[in-house]
Amino acid sequence: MKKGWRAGLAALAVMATGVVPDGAQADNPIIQTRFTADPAPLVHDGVVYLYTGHDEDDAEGFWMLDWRLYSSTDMVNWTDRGSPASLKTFPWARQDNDAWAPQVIARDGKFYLYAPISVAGDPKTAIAVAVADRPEGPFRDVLGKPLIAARRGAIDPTVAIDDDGQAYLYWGNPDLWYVRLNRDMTSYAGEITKVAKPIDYQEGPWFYKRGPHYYMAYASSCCPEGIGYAMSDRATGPWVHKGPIMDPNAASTGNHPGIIDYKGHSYLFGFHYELNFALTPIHHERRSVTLREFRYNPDGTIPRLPWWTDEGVAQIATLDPYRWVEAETIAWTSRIGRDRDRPYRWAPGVTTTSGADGRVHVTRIADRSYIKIGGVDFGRGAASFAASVARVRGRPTITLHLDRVDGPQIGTLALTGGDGPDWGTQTTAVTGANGVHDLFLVFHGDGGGLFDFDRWQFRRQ
Ligand code: FUB
Repeated sequence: MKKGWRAGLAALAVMATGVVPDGAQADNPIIQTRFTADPAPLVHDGVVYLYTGHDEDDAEGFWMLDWRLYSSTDMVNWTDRGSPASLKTFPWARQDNDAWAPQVIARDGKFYLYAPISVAGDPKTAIAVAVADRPEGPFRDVLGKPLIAARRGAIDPTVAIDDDGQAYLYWGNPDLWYVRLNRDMTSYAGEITKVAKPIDYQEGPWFYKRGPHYYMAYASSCCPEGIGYAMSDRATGPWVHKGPIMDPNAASTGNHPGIIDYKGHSYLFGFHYELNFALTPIHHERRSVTLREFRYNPDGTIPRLPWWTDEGVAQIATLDPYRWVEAETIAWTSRIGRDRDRPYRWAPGVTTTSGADGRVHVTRIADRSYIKIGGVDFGRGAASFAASVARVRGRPTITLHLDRVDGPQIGTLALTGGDGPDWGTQTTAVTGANGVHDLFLVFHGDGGGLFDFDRWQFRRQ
């Protein structure tokens, strides 16, 4: 990243364009603190809310109990927003598995989550709906029963609202069905309709409209699954296959697209299994959400994209360190390390969790673990760093580095205080932080569980 006068020029360029010059990249997978799957991004009020499925750490086959939420305004730093819904949201559903691929849509000031679940005692899946007042939930069951009753192939709901206000819910494996939702978004009118599925369609439909075109992206071919798509000039099809977006990869089995436009850029989300294979040669359903930027062709078709690479997408806005930043805002964390022989390995790291008050914070911080925050704009210079911490054990420190985990050190915060649960702010002076840099918060101390970390903030010179 930039230094000295270059940093000044870089900062000016950011102010003028809002773009990070030579900026930070999101590394794939974009979430390292948990296994995540089935990405369902929602752009709302200038923020990308990324709803995901959640593979349990020791899952072998599918073992999914809740849904997770992350948010970003720059596509590189993702803030863990906790679990907006879980199987407990639907007490009538089977409680020990099957929180599969969700999608959330906003309408009339409310947020509607559609998700596949299983009904106790029925081998077929169903689709549930829940409502919330805010994107981060909590979502509430509205019907006390499924929206789409248990039936063959009722998984992977995808929802969009047409220009005339009509909402459509599509879903299905191995076939593709839809219904017209009523304005309340929690009931439907008319028949459940099966459409002629596009070539190679498997599951995981992602339905949306862009300009005059309707799109149906989906997990294609099997197995492994790639990503394919079809287009139509009507919300109900017919769907014309347009080709693969991404070819399958032998290192993967599943896939699941989520596509958005955000701040003038177009993005494809999916998932891969690299973190699983970093730990074991055995295939488990332990997946990790991935991200790639692309440009539509002038005729609205989508180019064929290569498999997910380590380098995901460029950062599109800098992060302001002079407001409180949630500690669980992470571009990369050392829970997953890299070395020469293997792309990934488990490393000392950090974990995110929700406290009794529902607030997410960073916990189980290990010695020599770190959090990377991409593209932080220090402007003309920072004078001090403050961290809100609790449960401080021993005398841990946070060292602050620019650009690399062992890059220039701009300050050290030596934490004091006891291991009580109340959050307290501790501060240290910093020097040498100006312009735009990746920031590394590196943690030191004896063992693991050094302290809990809620948020941090710099102050200007
Ligand atoms: O995550 C469980 C299932 O795997 C999803 O519902 C499918 O789309 C596939 O990704």
